[in-house]
Amino acid sequence: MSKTIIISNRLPLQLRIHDNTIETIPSVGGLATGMRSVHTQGDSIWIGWSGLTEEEFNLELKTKVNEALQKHQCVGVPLTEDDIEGFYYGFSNNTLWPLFHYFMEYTEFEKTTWETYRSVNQKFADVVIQNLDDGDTVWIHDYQLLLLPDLIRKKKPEVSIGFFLHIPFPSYEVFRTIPCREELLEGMLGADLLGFHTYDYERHFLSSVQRVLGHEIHFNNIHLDNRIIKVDSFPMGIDYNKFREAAEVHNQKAKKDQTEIQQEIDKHLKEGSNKAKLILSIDRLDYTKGIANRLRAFEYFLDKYPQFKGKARLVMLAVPSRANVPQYQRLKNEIDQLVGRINGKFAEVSWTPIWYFYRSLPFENLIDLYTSSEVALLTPIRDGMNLVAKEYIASRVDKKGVLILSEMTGASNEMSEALIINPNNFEEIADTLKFALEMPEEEQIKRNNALQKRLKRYNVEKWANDFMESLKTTKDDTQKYTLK
Ligand code: ADQ
Repeated sequence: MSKTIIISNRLPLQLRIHDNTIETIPSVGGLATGMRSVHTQGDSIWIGWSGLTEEEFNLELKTKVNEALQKHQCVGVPLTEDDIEGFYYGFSNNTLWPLFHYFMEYTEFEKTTWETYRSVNQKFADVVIQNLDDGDTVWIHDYQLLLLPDLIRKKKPEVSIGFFLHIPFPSYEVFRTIPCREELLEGMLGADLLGFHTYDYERHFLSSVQRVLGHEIHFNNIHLDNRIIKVDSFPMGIDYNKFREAAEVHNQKAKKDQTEIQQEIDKHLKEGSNKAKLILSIDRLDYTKGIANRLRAFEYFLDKYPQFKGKARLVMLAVPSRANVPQYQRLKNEIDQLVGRINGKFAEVSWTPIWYFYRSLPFENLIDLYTSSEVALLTPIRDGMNLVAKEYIASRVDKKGVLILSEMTGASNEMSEALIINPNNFEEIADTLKFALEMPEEEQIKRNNALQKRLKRYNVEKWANDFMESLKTTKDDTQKYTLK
């Protein structure tokens, strides 16, 4: 029986080792949750890195880890510390990540990390080939594995391969600056179907293929070596029911069961005679997410509209991420200083303008915050999609709450009822914050009704199924084309 092979940089689970026993914890990220429906449907395996380097294993531990992974239909790709340094921290996160998000000043190009990126993509290919049977379908994810489609195609010309990019694909003028541009595109073109979050990313990719490689484009198809390669947009959704149900449970929960954060929020709501409204900000701590901009815009808002002092509070959550990359360390320092300065400037005995959490929170706490915040303020400078925007709206069982969203996110294309802002325009952000905090409830409900209907319909399962369906038809079209 044929199976689906899902491939991503990381496996969808985390391993914890206690006294030589292995505990597996499912990852909660968007990709892991999104692909779970595909992974648990029918026959499928997931190939990726386990999170432990080869240096961390002894033989006994390795056997146990492999057995634990096998129980979850997962297969690990063996990577060393040097691999992770060059491939993950190096080329993936110091070259591709900043370039694809238009941070050209952060983009480094080093021959050694590029070579490690190639050799690690080959290691992934070797594991895939070992596990691949005739008739299987392969679905590869994200920017760490751009070379993988072609490496698999070279060994298995007939296999059906899909590739999905979770981050933006930049315009040709930006993409052309990378020295290995031909190899990256040729690597991606090993796939039968290439998926992007938005139509713009799809157009950027096609234009790069045409201008860098000189291939002709027929609408959104590329005809190459007797193959039809299809390029399309598939905006990723969320597990709508999961957020909905968790929010419903949360709303019914007795006070005694409240989590620590919820108790704090309640305490805060009782502070003073004026109830301060909560403005929520949640992201991984990443320079693409516009966190420093957001803080400066919030400061500008308090200066411009002092009537909101004591009446609005920014609750800012930043999840630690890539903490040993220098740009991320600098950003962390900048954010620490900004929070300190703004709190120092405006704080009153009964009111602190910013609550800042630098940690990952359990799912229930995220739901607490989604359901308790009157406004969500998401201001990325660039973001492939932004799932937090969708999760916030899905969690609003009461249909209240106002989403302010950067126009630079993929999500803004589908969420036109949100208040869309330019993350570099502090004037606009300040005015929009005021508008959001004063928005009548009927208007909030009207906007969220429309947003929720769309999120419910285009949930993550539909996203995955649409992609798999399209991959199947692309392959069928190629077979017809080859027979002609
Ligand atoms: P990310 O850059 O990680 O993903 P995003 O889409 O917002 O960004 O997803 C973040 C996830 O982390 C959300 O599911 C959120 O619930 C969770 N999260 C955020 N803060 C948290 C906290 N403090 N504690 C626990 N969990 C937290 C990349 C791209 C995005 C794209 C996704 C999916 O950069 O643009 O939307 O992939 O394709």
